[in-house]
Amino acid sequence: MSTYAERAEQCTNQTAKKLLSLMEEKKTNLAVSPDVTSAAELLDILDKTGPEICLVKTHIDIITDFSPELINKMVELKEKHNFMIFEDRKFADIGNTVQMQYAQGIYHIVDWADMVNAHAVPGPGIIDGLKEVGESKGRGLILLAEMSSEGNLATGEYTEKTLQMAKDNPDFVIGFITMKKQLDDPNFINFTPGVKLVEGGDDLGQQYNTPAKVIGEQGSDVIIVGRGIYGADDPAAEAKKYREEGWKAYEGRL
Ligand code: 5BU
Repeated sequence: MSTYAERAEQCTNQTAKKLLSLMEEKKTNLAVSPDVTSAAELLDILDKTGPEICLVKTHIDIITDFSPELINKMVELKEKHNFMIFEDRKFADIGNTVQMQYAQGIYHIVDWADMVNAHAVPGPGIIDGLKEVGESKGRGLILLAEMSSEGNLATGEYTEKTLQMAKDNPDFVIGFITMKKQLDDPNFINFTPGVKLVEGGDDLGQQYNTPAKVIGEQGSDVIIVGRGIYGADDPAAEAKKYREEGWKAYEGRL
C-alpha cells in the first residue's frame, strides 16, 4: 500500500495534495469533529486538539452565536496548529441551488472550508455546480459513498454509482465518506466517521468502529472522531490517544 507521501505526489487536486502531505509531515490521520453549539467551545476544543489533528470537520450551522469573527479565529488556529478545514455540509440539491448554498448565505463556506461534502443523490449536476464555485479556489469535494448510521441507504448500486461520479471528476472530487477504502486509486482519500476506541453505537443509529479496524483492516485513510474526543474530560489527551492509535494502524498496514 502506498504511503500518504507517495499519494500526495500523485494527486491532481491541490487540497488533496496538501492534506496527504500534512498527514505525513505531522504524522496524524486524525480529524476531530467538535460538534458543539457555541463559538467559544468550538475554538477551545480546536486549540486544545489542534496539535494532534490533520483536519477539523465542522457543522457551522449548529453554532448558535455564529459571526464572521468565528471564521477568522478558526483560520488563526488553522495557521497556528497546521490543520485543514472540512465543512460537513452534506449538500444534496440541484447544481444551481448548491452553488448558492456553497458561496452565499451567511456562511460563505467556499471562502474558508478547504473541503466540503455532498450526497450523490441529485446526480452529477451537484458536482458541476459546486465545482464551478470551488475549483478556481483550489477546493476539494468529498462524496458520501457510504454512511456510518444503521439502515442507511448508501449501499450497493448507489455506492457504485457514486464512485463512478468521482472517477468522472478526479480534478475536484478528492475522496469519499466511507466505512472502508474505496477504489484502488491513490488519488481518492477515504474518510471514516463513526470511530471510537471501543466498538458500539448511540441510541440514534450511530455505529462505531475502532481506529485499528477502520485504518488497519478496512484500509481507510482518515478517522473522524466527535464525541469520543469532545465528550472526554480531557479532549487534548484523548485526541493524542486517537492519533496514536490511528497512526499505529497506518504504519502497521504499510
Ligand atoms: P460522533 O460524535 O463521533 O458520533 O460524530 C460523528 C460526526 O461525523 C458527526 O459530526 C456526524 O455528523 C458525522 N457523520 C457521521 O457520523 N456519519 C456519517 O456517515 C457522516 C457524517 Br457522512
